[in-house]
Amino acid sequence: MKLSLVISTSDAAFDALAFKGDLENGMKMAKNIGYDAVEIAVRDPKVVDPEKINSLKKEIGLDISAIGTGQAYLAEKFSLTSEDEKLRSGAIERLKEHVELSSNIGGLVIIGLIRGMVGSRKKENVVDMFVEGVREVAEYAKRFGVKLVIEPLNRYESDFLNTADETAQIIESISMDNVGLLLDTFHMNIEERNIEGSIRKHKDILMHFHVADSNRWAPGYGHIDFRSIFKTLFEIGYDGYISVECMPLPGGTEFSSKKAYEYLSKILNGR
Ligand SMILES: [Mn+2]
Repeated sequence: MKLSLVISTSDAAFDALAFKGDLENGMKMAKNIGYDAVEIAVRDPKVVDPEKINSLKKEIGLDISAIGTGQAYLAEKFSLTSEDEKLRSGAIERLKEHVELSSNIGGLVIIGLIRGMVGSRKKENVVDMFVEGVREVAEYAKRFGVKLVIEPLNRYESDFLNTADETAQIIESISMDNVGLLLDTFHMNIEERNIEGSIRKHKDILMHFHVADSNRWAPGYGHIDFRSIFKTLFEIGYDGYISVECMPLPGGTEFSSKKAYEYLSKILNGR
């Protein structure tokens, strides 16, 4: 299992140079700490230059573990379940662009907030819309050998796909081998009856793993039992990334990223 760090980048639409600057600084910081890869959020792949990212990857010596897509929802309201047909087809088109970016620079494409919200609608209808949208993107992704991962989010951040079971059921109904599950210890701590049990139950579709402690601080600063969780990941033969996605606490981005790395690598090395 390799360690990855989610790094923050500014909105590329308004400031492509800042994005590149943030990316370069974030990648260098991650590399200096010891991480194997970074995970990046890309609102609009059209304004990102994959060749520049590839040259940074090569120069710094880091991989891209995953590409987050939630900014397209937060900033532009694109969602796979939008009632507005333009926003719904826009989300599908946008995710296809994320797929193309991924085929250039590597990394799984994350389906998180871009799922949208059920709101006052009938949940089954929204889920059907979601499944249809993901399937279209996944079929496109298959041609590029790109994988999509769907992330259960806790009830305070989304009103559907909150648990591993609910999300796994949808992944099974989509039934494509390039669509898998992304589990996140912060969300699991809120929603799962038993974190290790859920990991074990869904081991066959688990493709990516986010870690933050119970308070979303760096692992080691809350009360999640990472020793037990990592033991379970070892036992199921998980070979994907463990990607640190926490608030910059304690002590800011660099300090918390370093503390997270030290804490997690100690556990991974069995000390
Ligand atoms: Mn996450």
